[in-house]
Formats: sequence, structure tokens, C-alpha cells
Amino acid sequence: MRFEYSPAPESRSIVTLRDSYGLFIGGSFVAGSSAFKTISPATEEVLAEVTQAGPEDVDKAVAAARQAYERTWSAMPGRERGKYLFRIARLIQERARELAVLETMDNGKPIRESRDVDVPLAAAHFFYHAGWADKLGYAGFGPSPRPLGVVGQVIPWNFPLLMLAWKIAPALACGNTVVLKPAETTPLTALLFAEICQQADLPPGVVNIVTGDGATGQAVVAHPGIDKVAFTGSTVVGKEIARACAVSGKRLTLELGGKAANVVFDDAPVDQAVEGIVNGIFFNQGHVCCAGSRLLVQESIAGDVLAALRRRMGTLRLGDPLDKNTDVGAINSRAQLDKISELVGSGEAEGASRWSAPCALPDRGYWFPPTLFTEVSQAHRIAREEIFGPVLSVLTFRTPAEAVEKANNTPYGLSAGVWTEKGSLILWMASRLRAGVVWANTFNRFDPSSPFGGYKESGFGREGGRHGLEAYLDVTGSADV
Ligand code: TAP
Repeated sequence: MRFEYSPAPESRSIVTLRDSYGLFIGGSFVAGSSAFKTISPATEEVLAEVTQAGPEDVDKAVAAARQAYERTWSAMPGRERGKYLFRIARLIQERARELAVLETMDNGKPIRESRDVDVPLAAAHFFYHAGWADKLGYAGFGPSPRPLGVVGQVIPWNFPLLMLAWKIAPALACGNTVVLKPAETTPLTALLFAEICQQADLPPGVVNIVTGDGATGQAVVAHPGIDKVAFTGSTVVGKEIARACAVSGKRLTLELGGKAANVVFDDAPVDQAVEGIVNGIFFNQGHVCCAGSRLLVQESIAGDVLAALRRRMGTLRLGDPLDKNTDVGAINSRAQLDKISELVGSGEAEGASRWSAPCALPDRGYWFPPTLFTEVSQAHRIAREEIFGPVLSVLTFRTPAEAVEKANNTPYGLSAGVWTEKGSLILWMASRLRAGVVWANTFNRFDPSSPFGGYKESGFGREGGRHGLEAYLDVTGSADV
């Protein structure tokens, strides 16, 4: 049964947009030489002009970060650094609504998700790492692990504020300073975060934010003053960065793409599994590196699961991301919409059978309906390549061994899901799935204390938890690593 809901739009009035934004260097906003526009993907309206940082701007940001590292931050006792992180976490909570509305405007994701997932998790990352700042000597990396220096961080557009928190919180807790480049299409919450750094009285230069496109990212990564690079983004760019860092001696962590299998066994409760499948692939329009984009369903229940899934997909509400009833928001950019459309076209051309939820798409903005493909073979591009959109490829299996074979038949290895009532089967599967995270009877659960990262072409290094600290510490010579 489909319920009709009246629109319940969140007000934009809490956000004060400036016409133009400078770069955040040395604790102040500074002008750059050229600018680009950031737009709302739901309406195509221009939100603001943002500075395109060139190599000379990156130079200034790295110099500011170096000075802050040497004069202030690396020498500050952990308990003092922790106080700043706590303050930032509290300010994120205080300004949560503003951050959520701005994230939704700039990214296109439903306000329900930015309000209930992105922003609370971003605050949680700062709280969690604030707690570590004075306990690093007890983290198992030896009695006095040292920071690395200036960290260059480049993040994507799918979880702009949350990826910033994943990067900045552990770096600062460990005593490093930061130059961060947000994605070109979603710079606004990073710039609001810069204001939060000012509000928290964070010493100038500890956090520097340089906006721009891929060339700015390249300049950050290649800068000789950077000691460590932390990158989240596509595997293609990740490989380029790995090549650039290989000859430089810089430390590197890469969080890249995925093509996760969500495996449903015949004893799984179908309705719960369907909720998990929907959350796995349609959360954040499928713009999720660990999305459950390949559904592997046991053949004997495939008919029931698919019927229930189509029914559920038919109830998803697509539209205005600021409406609190919206389940599926806008695709982040024209380029991403084109990429999704091209891959969906290849699925049809290669013989898979497409079904899209019957929902009207708004006239303006970038939209794609929740879609699933059946009759998919493992050779199809839609079963192999990351679509990064609301598109699910369905495959079947008969035995657990076949499920493992198919799940692992991918160059990626970021996440996986298992749905069954048998605990022994969950453990059997988890020990065989080549994925950094395996969820059992749930999907897309995140916690700052839980390490996250990939195998194979999904990257290396972990973010979050005790493991994530290691990426920001010099632990050479430590006996207990
Ligand atoms: P990319 O095109 O790789 O962009 C990521 C970031 O790198 C952006 O800030 C981008 O700038 C910048 N960049 C582009 N070319 C660069 C270069 N040559 N050198 C340095 N920086 C460069 O990825 P995307 O399309 O934004 O994000 C989607 C990808 O991220 C997906 O593959 C997804 O799976 C992955 N992702 C992974 C994770 C984890 S935790 N594994 C989490 C989220 C997303 P511009 O924005 O200006 O292009």
C-alpha cells in the first residue's frame, strides 16, 4: 500500500550562503586568482562561487601547515589537542542543522540522510579521536609514537563532510597538520567547517582547505612539503597517486572503489533482507563506495525476493532532497548521471533485463530512478564495474561455495553483506569473503571505532578505530605494532 505524504521541506533559511568563498589558509579566508561555480544538483541553481586553488595557493597552504606543525601542533600535549577536537565535535553538533541543509543543497542527498547519518557521524569521528589524542602511547604503537608532519588529503563528493571528518580527526589527534582538498562539486560544507575551526580557536594553519578541481588535488599530492597523502576517490585516480607517491617516499593510504556482493541465503527473513538490499544500494543514490551493488540471492528464493524488492522499490520517494519524506535524492552531477546512463545502457545492450521503479523524475536537475537488472552474467560490465548510482545487478547462486566464488570474483574488495539465520554460515562466509568489511544481517553500518578499508583495487590502509591511527603515526622502531 502506498501512503501519500504532503511535502515537508526543511527550510533553507538556516544557511547563509556567501556569493563567493576564498581558500582557508593559515586560519583565514584568502582570495585566489580564479573561481568556479558550485551548483545544486537538484535544481541546477548556482549556489556560490568558489576559489580554484593553483600551485602557488597550495604552496601557501603547505607552508602554513608546516609552520603550525613545527611551532604549535606537534609540540602541544595530546590532552590539549584533544580539547580542540572535542570543541570541534561540539560545534558540529551545535551547527548540525545548518551543516545538514548545506550538505543536501550542495550534494543532492536527502536531508534525512545528511541530518541523521552524515552530520552525526562526522561529530562522532571528532569525539572518538578527541579521546585518543592523549592516549596514543597506549594504542599499541610503542610508548611515544610520533606524528608524521603535514598531511595532504583529497576527498570525493559522495559524503563531503563525513569524509572530511574521517580524514581530519585522526590526523589532528595524532599531532599532524592538514591541507585538505574537497571535491569540486561539493566544497561548501568543508568551507563551513573552516568557519568552525575559527570558532573553535584552532591554531592558524593546523587545518587548511584548498578548493579546486583534479589539478588542485594533483598539486597537493605532488607537493614536496607533504609527508603523507590520504586519498579517497576512484581507483583510476588512486593508481595515478600511488605512482606519484611511489618515487617520493611519502606515506600513502588509499580508499578507493568497490563492487560489493550482498549475499542472501534461503533462510533469511525476506522482508528484513529486502530492507537491507534497499539500504545497501539506494542509500545516498548508490553514491557509496561500499554499496551492495551486486545482489547474490539463493536460487530457491530468488522469485520471492525479487517480487518483494520490486514492491519495496515502488514505494521509494524520489525528489526534492530537502523534503524530509524523500528517500532518493539527486545524482551529484551531470558527469555522474552520464556515467550511470552509459553503464545502464551497456547492461541493456549486453542482454540483461532492466526494471526501474515507476517514479516521475523532476524536470530540472540530475535524476535517475532506482533500477535493478536481472539475467545478469558475471561477464557483464554492470556486474564488474562500479556504477556509483542507484542501480542493482542481481545474480543467483545455489551453494555457499558458489556464493563465495561469485562474491570474490571482482577486482575490488571493500565490503560484503551476508543474510542468513545461521551464525555458523555467517562466520564461514566472513572468513572467505575478500572484503575489508563484512556486515551480517545488516548493511552500511558505520562507527568511528570500527576500522574501514579495502583489499585489492579498493585500496590499502584503514580509517577509523585503533587501526586508523597507525596511518597518521610514525611507528617505525616500535616493538609492539
Ligand atoms: P575521483 O574522481 O577519484 O575524485 C576524488 C577526489 O580526487 C576529488 O577531490 C577530485 O577532484 C580529486 N582528483 C581528481 N583527479 C585527481 C588527480 N589526478 N590527483 C589528485 N586528486 C585528483 O572520484 P570521485 O568521482 O570524486 O568519487 C567517486 C569514487 O570515490 C568512487 O570510485 C568511490 O567508490 C570512491 N569512494 C571511496 C570511498 C572509500 S572509503 N573507499 C569512499 C567514498 C568514495 P575533483 O572533484 O575536482 O575531480
